Formats: sequence, structure tokens, C-alpha cells
Amino acid sequence: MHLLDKSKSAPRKVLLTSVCRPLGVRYGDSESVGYELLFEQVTRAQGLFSPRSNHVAFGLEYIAENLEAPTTVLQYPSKRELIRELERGYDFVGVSFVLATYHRMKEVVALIREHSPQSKIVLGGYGTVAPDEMLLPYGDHVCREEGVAFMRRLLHEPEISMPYRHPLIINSLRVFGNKTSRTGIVFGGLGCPNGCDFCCTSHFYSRKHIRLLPTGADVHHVVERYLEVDPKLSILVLDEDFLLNRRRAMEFRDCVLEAGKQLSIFVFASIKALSQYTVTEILEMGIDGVWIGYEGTRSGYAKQSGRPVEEIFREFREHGITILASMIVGFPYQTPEIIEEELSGLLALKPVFTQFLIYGPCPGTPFYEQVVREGTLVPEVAHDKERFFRQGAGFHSMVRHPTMSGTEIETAQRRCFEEDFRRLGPSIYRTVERWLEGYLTLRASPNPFLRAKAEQYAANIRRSYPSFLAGRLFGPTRVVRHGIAELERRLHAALGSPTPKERIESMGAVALAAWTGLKLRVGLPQHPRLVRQTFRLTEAGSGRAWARLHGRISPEGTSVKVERRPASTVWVRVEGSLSGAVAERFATNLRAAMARKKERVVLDLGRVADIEESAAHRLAEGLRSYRHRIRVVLPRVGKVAAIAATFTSYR
Ligand code: B12
Ligand code: SF4
Repeated sequence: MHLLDKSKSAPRKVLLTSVCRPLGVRYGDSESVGYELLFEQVTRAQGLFSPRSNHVAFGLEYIAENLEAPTTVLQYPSKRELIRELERGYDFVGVSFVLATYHRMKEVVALIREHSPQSKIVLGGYGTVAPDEMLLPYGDHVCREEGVAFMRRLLHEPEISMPYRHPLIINSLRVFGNKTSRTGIVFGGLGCPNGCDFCCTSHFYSRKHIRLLPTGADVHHVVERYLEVDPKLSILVLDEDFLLNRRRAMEFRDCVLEAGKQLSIFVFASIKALSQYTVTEILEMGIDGVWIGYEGTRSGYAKQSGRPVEEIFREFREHGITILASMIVGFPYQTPEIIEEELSGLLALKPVFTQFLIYGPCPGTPFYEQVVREGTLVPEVAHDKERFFRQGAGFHSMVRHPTMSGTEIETAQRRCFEEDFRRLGPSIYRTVERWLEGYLTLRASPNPFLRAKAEQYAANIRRSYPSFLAGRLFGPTRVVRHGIAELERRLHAALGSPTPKERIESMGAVALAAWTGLKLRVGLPQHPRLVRQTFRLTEAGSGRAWARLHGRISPEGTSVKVERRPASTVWVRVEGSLSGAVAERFATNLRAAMARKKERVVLDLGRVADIEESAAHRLAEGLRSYRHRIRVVLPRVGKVAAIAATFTSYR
């Protein structure tokens, strides 16, 4: 039975979902299509040494956070889990997909039509670069733009300006099955003005950069919120060329220096953008990891202009900055010999990670237009659009090449991944080597911020000690194993010998590494569990102390809703009007809950229609002792916004 409330006043309920699991070649997807960036793509040749981290369709959480409508987000549901959710009744169901999961989107749409036929279907994500005739049969609406504004329009919710509210999403990284770090994801922007001819995201937004976080202070504010959850978090900024906007980046640096905390931030940046800064400025932004598009020596993209690549790579290496370099295979000028030359050139620069993708035509890009114009798509995909989409993940050759066959290109790509591993070894030890170089360079720096960075590198290195025995035993070649042992000796010389505890942990790591390798060989399925998140939906399961806050708190109908969110956060939303007496009572109850529970609270006053000044003061005063655990959300306009000053001492 559907629980959908059809009454006019009820807010429209929204379900946002990714495609269904299981994903993978054995379930009909293209090679590399799964849940992980490292294991399935970048470190795919590194087997048991590959770090593991599942990534979800982050855009869905981001949209959900910024709607008014009650919303549920599902990440990688099984079909059965999706059906169960659909049966709860939703007015709109949004599906996020990329081209390579177009067939998966169809599967989700079929389930929606069968189990929730009244729902309007919204298609979103980069899969919408497919032409209308391939999308309109499956969706009532297609979003080919930034999703928050689109969904708010669709739901008749008023427009809001950027920066939008930012969800906190934390990803764990495991090595040999052990959690080694956690990363908070920051959504800095969409699109990129550089306009490389193959680039989907740049052309999706017509070469405009949409600054989700318009200023450096906005970026820093989100970073700070993550650090409040866990001061040891690493940060990943999703923004195609984060450093291109120098003003924003330098403002961010000022904020970082002023806050005085050591950060560890990974960003995407082109040579052109990086060339605008000294390495000190980059480190002062807290950046110690960069994804750089190396592409190919003769590719000639504008983004490659600036300082010589070799110089930047060397300087970053010396300062401990991890580089993930991506190279393209299959440019018309390339032959197997040229690819080999370019690969050797790249590996000589010792990137910590490398990614090799085949030059592919994504609809909407100049390269795609060219391929269509010249009729150079290979016949298998030229006449079978669905196959073209499915294979459009960077691991299939789909365009006729002047000198190489498709098989030759795919073989060359495979070889690049394998050679990277064979020559440079596992990326986890390459990372440690990078930290060591950074530590040695910066430990005596006259700049106190950089000396503190050296200490951060040293602490990271120390944590890595137990992983070395496994590398010495299971490394891919004798030379690599020898190199790992040599690196270990250098670490001990610089930072001391391992403690007895670290030696015991090394044995544990060997056992875990062997078990990881065995699981890979046997091919045990490794799929993530469903991640289900609700937004503005009151449901059971928020814990008794919090549940007591639920419901009407005044005869005039002022009400409170409570929802658990990720990262030990509880969202407390007040709706209606707040008089002094009601505010005081509510503050007392919230204080009682906070005394019993450890979670952080987001106190959402965004829907409070009216608030007496005395009520704002009583609320702020009543909760003062917990203000470091409370973030207050206020509407941007209207009477309630005017009380912002009352809450300035809150996070
Ligand atoms: C994180 C990421 C992943 C993660 C998570 C994947 C996932 N399910 O989303 C992992 C590592 C698993 C991954 C894998 C793959 N990815 Co990927 N990935 C990204 C990346 C780097 C960031 C996406 C992101 O979260 N951005 C932040 C959020 C806030 O922005 P957003 O996703 O764009 O969402 C906004 C809008 O697009 C829109 N929107 C998005 N979804 C929806 C849904 C609805 C209903 C609505 C209304 C709007 C909407 O609203 C959002 C807010 O404005 C992008 C590149 C990039 N910089 O965007 C590539 C990218 C999306 N990936 C891509 C590809 C090709 C893949 C793979 C096929 C690669 C491969 N070789 O296997 C696989 C597919 C696996 C899968 N599960 O789908 C391509 C897609 C190209 C295309 N036209 O389809 C991109 C654009 C990279 C590129 N430059 O080519 N990827
Ligand atoms: S610099 Fe990167 S994100 Fe920007 S257009 Fe080129 S490939 Fe795309």
C-alpha cells in the first residue's frame, strides 16, 4: 500500500537514487565500472596493494541537503531495496547516472514505473549528455544543469543563492582491509573554463565554472566544519581546476594561515593554474595532493601552458606533495613507440599515482562533434548507441586511429598500468617516500607553518611503519621489493627504528595483506551496502533522548522534527513561530538531550516564520554551554535572518 499523502498542503516527497548494485563486468557493465576510483581505475594493476574506498553519487546528497521537500537518498540500492523504498510513496524520483550506466538507469526507471507509477521521474548526472531521443522515453524531466536550482524550480521552491548548504560526507580509505584515513568531501565547483576537446564536464557547463563555494572563506568554512567532526580528516575538494581562480585560492590560503591548523587537502589542478603559485603558497593552502592532467607531450591543450611539467613535478616531490598524473592513450599522433616514450617520461617524474584513459568522444564535446563529422566511430558502436554509452568509460577504443588498431590501443593502455606498477611499485609506498622527501626538505624551514607540515608528514610516515614488511614480501618484482626495503631503511634513519608494537603490527599487516590477496584471487564479491539517508523526513530510529524533542511544542502549532545525519550529527528543525516562553522550554529540552548524547546538532531555524527577539536571546543563552556542538541554520531573508547576530558565538 502506498503511504503517499495526496492532500494539497503536504510537501512533495522526493526520492533520489543512484543506479542499483551489483555493478561490475560480471553483471553486464563495462570494465572498470564499479564503486571505486582507485581499485577499479587508478591502482587497478596494484592488486592487494590498492587502497580501497567506495564513492557514492555525491551530487544526490548535495541536492537533498538543499531542498525544502522531505527527501530520501539511496546510494547503490539493490533492486529489492529500491522497490521497498519506492513502496513508501514518492512524488518525484530522481536518478543519477553517467553514460556508462545508461543501461542501469533504464533498469531503475523500469522499477519505478512498476512499483511507483504515480512518481514523476527526473534524470540527472552526466549521463544526460545522451540525446533527447535516448532519454525522454525514460524520464518526465531531464536535468542538464546544476541540480539544486533545477530541483528547486521543479518543486516550486524559491531560488537560493550560492553558497548552498553543504552536506558533510566522509569517505574511509582502507589498506589491506584496515581503515587508514578518512576524507571529507568538499564541493567547490562544477565545470571548467579550460575546454579541453574531450572533456565532458567542461562542455556540460558550456565552459563556465559554477562556483558552488564562491569565496575562499566559503571553502574554508566547509573545511572547518569537517575538522570539527574529526580534526584528523583529510579533505578532497571536488572542483575541476581548483587553483585556476587565483583570488579565491589566495583568500582560502589567508583563511588557512589565520586558522593556523595543518590540513591535508587533495585538489584537481592544471599546469596552467599551478603555475600561478609558489610551492610555499600551495602548501600554505594545506594542499599536499594534486591530480594533474599530464595527457600527452604533444596534446597541446591550453591548460598545459605555464611552468615546465618536469619542474613542477620535481618541486612538488621535494616538498612532499603527492601527484596523481593522468595520461591519455590513443591520440592520433601516438604510436606504440610514442606511448612508450611518453610513459617512460611520465614515470621518470615519479608520480605517486597514474591513470591512463583512452581518448574517447563524449557527446557534447568538440572531439565528439569531430568524430561524428568525420565518421570515425568504429562500426560496432557507431550503429549501436547503447553499446557506445556502455563502453564510454575510458577503457575501450571507439574511434578509428590513423595508425593503431583498437586492440593495440587497449593493449597499450593495459601495459601502461602494468608498467607503472612494475617499475614504480605500489602507490602506498610511493606516498610514504613522498612524505619522507617533504619531511627532509621542510623540517628546518624558517617558515613555522612549513615546519609544522614536516611534522605532519613525519606523523604520517610513522603510522605507515607496519605496512612495510608486507611490501618487502609481496611487492611485484625483486627490484621493487628491494626498493621498499631501502625506503624503509631511510625512514628508520630519519625517524627512528620501529617499536616492538610496530613490529608486531607488521606481522598483523602481512596476515591482512595475504588475506586481501586471497580474497582477490578467489574473486569474493565486494559490493558496498546500501547507504540510505533521509532529509526532513521524520522517521523512527533517532534515539530516545532525541525522539523526546519531536512533535508540537506550543498550542500555536510550533513543532520540532529530529533526524539523524551522517558524521554523528542530529538535525533539529523548528517550524512555526517562537515566543520567549516556548523558546526557553525548547532550549531546556534540547540541553537535556545534549547532556545525554554526544552528537553534534544542527539547529535549523530556516522554517521559523516568526521569532520574538527575546526568544532568540533565550534560545542562544539556554544553549550556550553546548554552543561548540551546535550549528545554527537561519533563513537568509526575513525577520528571522535579522537575529543572526544573536547566534554569532555558535559554530
Ligand atoms: C566522484 C566520481 C565518481 C565516483 C562516484 C560515481 C557516482 N556514482 O557518482 C566513482 C569513483 C565511483 C566514479 C566512477 C565512475 N565514473 Co566518475 N566521476 C566522479 C567525479 C570525479 C565527481 C562527481 C561528483 O560527485 N561531483 C560533485 C557533485 C556535487 O556534482 P555532480 O555529480 O556533477 O552533481 C551535480 C549535477 O551533475 C547534478 N546532478 C547529478 N546527479 C543528478 C541527479 C538528479 C536527479 C538531478 C536532478 C541532478 C543531478 O546536480 C548535482 C549538483 O549540482 C566526476 C568528475 C567531476 N568532476 O564531476 C566523474 C565523472 C562523473 N565520472 C565519469 C565516469 C566516466 C565514471 C566511470 C564510468 C569511470 C569508469 N571508467 O569506470 C565510473 C562509473 C561508475 C558509477 N558507479 O557510476 C565521467 C562521466 C562522463 C559521462 N558523460 O558519463 C565524469 C564526469 C568524469 C569525466 N570527466 O569524464 N566516478
Ligand atoms: S582542465 Fe581538466 S577539467 Fe578542465 S577542461 Fe581540461 S580536462 Fe576538463
